[in-house]
Amino acid sequence: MESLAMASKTVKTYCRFCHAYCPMEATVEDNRLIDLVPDTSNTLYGGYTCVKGRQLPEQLYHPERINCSLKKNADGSRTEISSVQALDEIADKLKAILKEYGPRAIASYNGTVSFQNSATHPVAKAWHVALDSPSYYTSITIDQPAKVGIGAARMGFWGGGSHTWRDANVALIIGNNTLVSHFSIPGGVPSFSPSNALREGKKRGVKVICVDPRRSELASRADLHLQIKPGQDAVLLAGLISIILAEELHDKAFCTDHIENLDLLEDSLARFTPDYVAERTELDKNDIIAAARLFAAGPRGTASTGTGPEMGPHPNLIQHLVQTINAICGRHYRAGEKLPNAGVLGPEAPRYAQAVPPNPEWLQGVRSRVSDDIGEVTVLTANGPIKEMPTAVCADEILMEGEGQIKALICIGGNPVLAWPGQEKAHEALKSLDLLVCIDYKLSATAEMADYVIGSKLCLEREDLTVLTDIWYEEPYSHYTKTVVEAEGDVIEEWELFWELGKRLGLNMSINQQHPLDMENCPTKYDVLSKMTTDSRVPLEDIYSREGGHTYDIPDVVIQPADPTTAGRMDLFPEGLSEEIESAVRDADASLLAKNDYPYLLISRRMKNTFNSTGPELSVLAAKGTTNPAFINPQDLAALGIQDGEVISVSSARGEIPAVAQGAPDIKRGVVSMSHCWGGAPDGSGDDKVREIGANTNRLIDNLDHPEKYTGMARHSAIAVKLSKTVQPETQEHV
Ligand SMILES: Nc1nc2c(c(=O)[nH]1)N[C@H]1C(S)=C(S)[C@@H](COP(=O)(O)OP(=O)(O)OC[C@H]3O[C@@H](n4cnc5c(=O)[nH]c(N)nc54)[C@H](O)[C@@H]3O)O[C@H]1N2
Ligand SMILES: Nc1nc2c(c(=O)[nH]1)N[C@H]1C(S)=C(S)[C@@H](COP(=O)(O)OP(=O)(O)OC[C@H]3O[C@@H](n4cnc5c(=O)[nH]c(N)nc54)[C@H](O)[C@@H]3O)O[C@H]1N2
Ligand code: SF4
Ligand SMILES: [Mo]
Repeated sequence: MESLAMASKTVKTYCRFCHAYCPMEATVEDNRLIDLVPDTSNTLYGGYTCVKGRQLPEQLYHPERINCSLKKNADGSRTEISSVQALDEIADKLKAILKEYGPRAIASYNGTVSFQNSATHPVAKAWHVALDSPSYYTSITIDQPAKVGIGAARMGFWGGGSHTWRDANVALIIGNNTLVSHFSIPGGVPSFSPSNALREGKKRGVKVICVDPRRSELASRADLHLQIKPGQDAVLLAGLISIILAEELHDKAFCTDHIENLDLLEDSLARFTPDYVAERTELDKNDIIAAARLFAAGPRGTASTGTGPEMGPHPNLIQHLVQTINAICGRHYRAGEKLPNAGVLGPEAPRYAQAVPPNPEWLQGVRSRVSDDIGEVTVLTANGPIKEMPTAVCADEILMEGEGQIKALICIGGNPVLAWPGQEKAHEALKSLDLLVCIDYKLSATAEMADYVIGSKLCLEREDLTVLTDIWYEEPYSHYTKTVVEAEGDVIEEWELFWELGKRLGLNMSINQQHPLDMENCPTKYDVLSKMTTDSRVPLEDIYSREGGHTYDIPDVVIQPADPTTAGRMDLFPEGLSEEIESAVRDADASLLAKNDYPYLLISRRMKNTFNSTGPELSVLAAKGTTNPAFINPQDLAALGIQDGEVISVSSARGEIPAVAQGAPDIKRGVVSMSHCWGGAPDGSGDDKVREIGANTNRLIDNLDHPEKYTGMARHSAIAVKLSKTVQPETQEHV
């Protein structure tokens, strides 16, 4: 008995199923995970975990997990090979492509899960820089690119940062549902143990205004819920700003000192009267006025967005207006105030109470071949501004012949067949590649198509550091987790794939173009992380040597007075804004008069039991549902003669999918709410399995229907659809 007890150990770690990084305690015996529980000693998270994270043990030991590399044969079958052989063969193919077509022909797409490995992106970027290939794509550019780059490039931003949740009296939260998604930026409900954070905030008296066509988990706890018509957030924000300016509720001194072109903006928004806005948004005029007054009363707290508006029409304009409402109300830290958290992993850097002016060069990188208006997007990361090509048009870059055409795609923890806008084109594009490589732990819809699949390590098999979340915390918190169990299969990490290919291609790779990697012997994860965090406010070895997550007692960052030699102004009326406002008005007016061919609006949402396409393969999560229902208001169902649970057809001007109808009183009438990344390939072959695999909403859109300027962001949400009873026979008894 004693020897058994000695072989077992309990260690602290954190979950990386999603980006909330909940701390956990793992018990391991003879390199086998035997228990995984929340780390209740962690004060920041208070023992919080969710149902997905609790399935990590099943994921780790899943019988269908890919534990080797797979090579596709000419007849479509797959042969198991070693990762070394796979990497050798992939490198040979890349060399040939490089020689024939040049570096731009080699692309990588780094999906959502690639962000969960803390070393992926700096190494991936180092690989692209060394290869001289701009074709670096990530899921950020089909997520919220306006929020993380475009907005700041056009308007500028405040050097001292914006008020966070902890310091807020009010939060205006637009299309963001942190209680399910565990995702927000500081200012919204924090991602870490969100229900607790919301409860504590409300106890402190924070007033929450939630804008969502659905009475979401957050909306039902909000002080004011504006159940908006999908796609009308720009109109609402324009209205709120107009009311605040007309009633002179804004921070006039801040506006005088730090912003410009307020008068131009005010004139251009004059038409957004409360009556006009109420009609277009289908909201009560008094609620709109109440929201404007409640937000403006503050005195502290910000407006923020999630994917709801960013997936819909006019995301660049919406982002501009969100930043504007924060700026005119002066929701920024001033000289002498303390920043709640300036990050632990970045260098010590003074923060100034001044505006950083617009950065037009952030909008001017490599152009896409689809349109000169679309090109590299600058994303503001913990490591500074990083340029990425826009994923929304990656399929076009693969299909469009000519110089620069993408011939090889390396897909890291992503699932483009299900995730990219315009599923048919994405599928066509992936099929046409000379080389498709995936690193994944399961045979995803995309991995099914790949020439090579490399089995990946899973989170408990690797070290990691909370780099992604470093500046999202509201206190100087960090967590370095060691490996919990050693991987037993022939599996590698995502960043190792880039390093291994880099070595074989003879590249010299450098982290942040400053810190060269040893290209002879593969560096350790710690080596890579230390090159990413040189000069960190807390030395990496301190974080490494500590068990579990920790809030560091480091000197406060106090905002410094402005430096008159560098202080700029935020521009409230940048080039192109006037046209964007016109276009939003045209859309809003047209939608009011819309003919009724497609009378419903389909919107996106996250589901509790899956993380994009990860989850349905795990038994406990599957038991909670194996489809992405079409959530519809029961009154609409009754009007359409559709039964709860019936398979229906959802069609747009671009395509048709089956869906399981589910009555949901939380959905606004006239709206259908469905999650993305479900279903199979776009050829309709999986349609009769909609109850088992769901359906893919990206079949209902064409990525080039309304590409957003700069990012090419497609409209994935607020899509006009019709709902009809399906004629196809049901193949399954439904339960
Ligand atoms: N459980 C779970 N968590 C996840 C994910 C997941 O799949 N499952 N995905 C992760 C990813 S990739 C991301 S980017 C984040 C996203 O995190 P969030 O942005 O918080 O995503 P959602 O939970 O979908 O919340 C978006 C809300 O916008 C609303 N909405 C839809 N259309 C509109 C509109 O036109 N206007 C307004 N105002 N609201 C609208 C929806 O009803 C929904 O409540 O979540 C992450 N977390
Ligand atoms: N219509 C519509 N489309 C959307 C959205 C929407 O709201 N509506 N949302 C968009 C957004 S915000 C995003 S972020 C994208 C998501 O797009 P993607 O990131 O492309 O999709 P995911 O399903 O998250 O892909 C994750 C893949 O990683 C694999 N995986 C899981 N764990 C591991 C691991 O540890 N290592 C490795 N290597 N692989 C692993 C999974 O099996 C899966 O194949 O979709 C976008 N598409
Ligand atoms: S919220 Fe759930 S999935 Fe995300 S890190 Fe925490 S336990 Fe894991
Ligand atoms: Mo996302």
